[in-house]
Amino acid sequence: MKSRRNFIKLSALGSAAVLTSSCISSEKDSKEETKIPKIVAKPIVISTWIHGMEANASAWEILKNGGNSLDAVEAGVRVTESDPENSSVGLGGLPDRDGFVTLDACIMDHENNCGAIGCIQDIENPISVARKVMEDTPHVMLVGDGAKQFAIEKGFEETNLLTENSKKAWEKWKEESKYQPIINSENHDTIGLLALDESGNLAGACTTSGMAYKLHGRVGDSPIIGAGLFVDNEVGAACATGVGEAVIRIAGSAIVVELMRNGMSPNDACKEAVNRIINKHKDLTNMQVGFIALNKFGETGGYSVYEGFNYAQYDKNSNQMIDAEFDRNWG
Ligand code: SD4
Repeated sequence: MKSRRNFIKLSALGSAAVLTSSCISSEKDSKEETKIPKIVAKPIVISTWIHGMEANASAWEILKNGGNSLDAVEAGVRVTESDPENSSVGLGGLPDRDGFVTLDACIMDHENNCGAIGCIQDIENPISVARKVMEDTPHVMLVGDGAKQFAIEKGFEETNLLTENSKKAWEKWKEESKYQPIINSENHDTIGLLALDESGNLAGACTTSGMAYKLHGRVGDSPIIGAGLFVDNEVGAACATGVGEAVIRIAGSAIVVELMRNGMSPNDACKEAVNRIINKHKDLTNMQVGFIALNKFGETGGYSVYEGFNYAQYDKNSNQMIDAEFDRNWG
């Protein structure tokens, strides 16, 4: 109760801070308010995994010039989508078991507008298609052939997303064709990116080729608003990486945001969501899931089931990798 009260005070403080300056010192004004952050850090951008460094840099170019968080998150993850060396997102993503590269993505802004694309083929930047769904249609999500048709109508070019490397990997997998789409210590790389801009507005984007060698048509958490990504401009934003089915089961990113609304720090909220996943699954073998979160004050956090999850954070001081805390070791 106490922490919830503090968060409400924090919220009032935060909006004042957002309106006046990018760096506000908020001295404790009563003994009770021990949790108040001293600084409102903005702009700031965080994103999952090492490829987040490059994505952040692209987002930062927009944020540092006073650009908005929505443009920043889109520009950021487009870099990862267009990188053929990355085998879990966009071009070069590993295919499903039938050899089709199918992509999932979603985007959300500070007014709860959102757009999503599920299981789209032959389009390099699904995040931008998701943004078009958000801005140019009354819908939130388009999938499969309809999503591709919409993208082409909007001027996106068809691209073969199966690179030589991904094709080779799939052909090698086919030698055994073991249907084991798993997220282990090597196989995970979705990018989720969250930004808070100079005006104090939050946005988020999430994009992936999903689990390698999944069933054709499978859609994970990444394009599902509330699972792979959630943004509430009053509170904060969160996104997920890892086994999508587990994230969907607990409405992962929405839960992280609600926990922050109730007074938790981003780190504690991510930890609590991970604990929920742990408690709801009897078998945690290969069940890697990680969350990152960013609140209205620019505080960040991340937590995962297993060791090895990290995220990139770009703020006024630096662009750096941060190791997330975790519940357990792989071994
Ligand atoms: C999915 N959550 O499709 C994605 C995969 C992922 O890091 O995050 N990999 O289930």
